[in-house]
Amino acid sequence: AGALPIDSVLAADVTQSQMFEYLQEDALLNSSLWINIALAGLSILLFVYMGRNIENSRAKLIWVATLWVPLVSIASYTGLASGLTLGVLQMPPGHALHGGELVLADGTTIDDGAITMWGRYLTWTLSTPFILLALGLLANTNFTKLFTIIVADISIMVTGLAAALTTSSYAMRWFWYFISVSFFLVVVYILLVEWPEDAKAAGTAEIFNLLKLLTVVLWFGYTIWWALGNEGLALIESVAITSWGYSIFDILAKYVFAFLLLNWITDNESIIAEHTTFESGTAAPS
Ligand code: RET
Repeated sequence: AGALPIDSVLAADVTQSQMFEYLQEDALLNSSLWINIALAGLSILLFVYMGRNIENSRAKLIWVATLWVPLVSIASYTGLASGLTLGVLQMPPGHALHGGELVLADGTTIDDGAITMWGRYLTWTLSTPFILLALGLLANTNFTKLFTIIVADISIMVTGLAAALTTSSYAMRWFWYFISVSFFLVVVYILLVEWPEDAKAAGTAEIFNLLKLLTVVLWFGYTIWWALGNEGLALIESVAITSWGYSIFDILAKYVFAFLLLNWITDNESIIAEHTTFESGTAAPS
């Protein structure tokens, strides 16, 4: 009685300090977070520098969207590394970790306990739309397709968060997962079918197709990894290994992706300018 609602979501009564200490004890897990804080920091500096001479309004918008990927990432990983955005859930019957015990650094044991890094799903909600905005601008797509893919993308992450946080029923976890995958297929359709056509017309097909492939393959990677990891089938029971998987996907899907995109934009701004139909800043007097 009188408990905050969050207690019933994050079932086990674990404090932020206990989560922080858990990370200090597990060097493999902690390093999966700090590597990304370091790389996101370096990426931010590099990307600011790379974009310093961009003039065209669409190229500039691609640059800003791309820059926000590591900016969100550094916040995301700081949330995890500080113990703020991860917690312990008690898994329902049917889940591989049901019947087990999670032991924290201070010896506290939690029946059916599983660590959940829910902050990841939360911040993917914020970072992945920037990836798609950048790709859509590169393809010079229309507003309708851009809106559709971004809404579908946000829906993937929010329902993925729901899959991770559901503890009432094992079947309901997978039902959320199924909903999330359905939204993912909308994203895949636009990336593989709609945008390549747009990119062709915009003269950006070559770089678009490379980044499209990178994105689709890696995004399927996240999807499969969730199913295999400690929150899904728990074929990979280790939180540290599960976390490292996401961290490696993040390095490729965020920093490597963003570098390839910015590198191309700065070398080919004239191609972007040729097809740009909007301007930034104040309108010129006519
Ligand atoms: C979840 C589980 C539920 C089903 C699906 C998922 C897909 C996640 C994806 C994440 C991409 C993240 C990126 C982050 C970079 O900032 C939520 C794992 C479909 C596609 C690119």
